[in-house]
Amino acid sequence: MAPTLALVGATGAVGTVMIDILNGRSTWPWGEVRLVASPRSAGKKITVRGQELTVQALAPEVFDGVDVAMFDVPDAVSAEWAPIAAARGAVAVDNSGAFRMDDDVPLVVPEVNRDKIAVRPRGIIANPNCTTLSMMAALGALHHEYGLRELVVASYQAASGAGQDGIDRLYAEAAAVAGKQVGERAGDVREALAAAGLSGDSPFPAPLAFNVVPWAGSLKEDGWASEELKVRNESRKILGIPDLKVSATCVRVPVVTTHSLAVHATFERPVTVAEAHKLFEAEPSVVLVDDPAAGRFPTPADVVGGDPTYVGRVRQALDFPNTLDFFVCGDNLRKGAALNTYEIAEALVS
Ligand code: 2RA
Repeated sequence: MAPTLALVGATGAVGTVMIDILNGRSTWPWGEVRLVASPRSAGKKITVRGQELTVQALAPEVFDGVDVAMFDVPDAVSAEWAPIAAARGAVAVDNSGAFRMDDDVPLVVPEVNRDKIAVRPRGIIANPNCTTLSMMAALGALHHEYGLRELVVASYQAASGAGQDGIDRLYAEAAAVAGKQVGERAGDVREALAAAGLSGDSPFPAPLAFNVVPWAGSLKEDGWASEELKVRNESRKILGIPDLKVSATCVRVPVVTTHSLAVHATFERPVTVAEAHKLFEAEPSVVLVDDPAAGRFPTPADVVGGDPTYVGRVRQALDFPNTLDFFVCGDNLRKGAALNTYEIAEALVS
């Protein structure tokens, strides 16, 4: 019998992208699909592959008979419900941060460490944070060939990483400053936002329209942001390099969807730009766009809505041996969240 798939968080921002992904798959290994959400959204109708499904309220019984349950919900909901799904016989594929760094939960990017899905003592598999994920397909391909030793990254993260509130806020701020020479000093966005009643109550700690904000997540020890530590810890775990040297600076930019990263990666063995190009071209989930003379490189505006990781600006570092610099863009709601979760689910039954 074809396996049963459940989607928990079917009506949220990532859940909605997941429905889009389910509807667009060219192959379909599943039988029944169950859509699950909070009691508030129960009863809603959503069409999946031509069939109108009714969203069910989250309860232990919804997992009975489910083979794979994908969770696109906040950490606290996953922490409570993924173990319940696993206890009822499903493999829980969780897109929250609740289990990512647990030793007995694999953290999986199928292109990089697909073999890890087989060992899941708690019946839970974790999906990485979207910032880490956006560079993993490209970095994993290089690591397998040349052995990654050190990683320095700066992120350029989209507003949608902060959920629907982040998207709404960026649009509201953009509307408040659109077409104006804002502020007494050119670029003084705060004045225009104050005039529009947008001084407080933002998911971001500073204006995002016409600005960049060097902050994502919560404050951790010694001034690090949680997002920066996630990039470090998750990269180490996914690539299987526990002592990988990593330094990350995470920055929010006024982009609606698609995270970008500037990557500076040092390898055990020498690697040329031509060799890196060849590897990227051979990786099915990576698209190489690297012709700066023709003005061709990845940007979020070109990448949004796409599944692959886009890579460009590949350069040999001038002053660092065995080191490449490159730029990656990935849709943070697709490969960065829903798509990778779905690919893990599909790998489980294929
Ligand atoms: C962000 N990476 O962009 C986070 C979302 N998981 O804020």
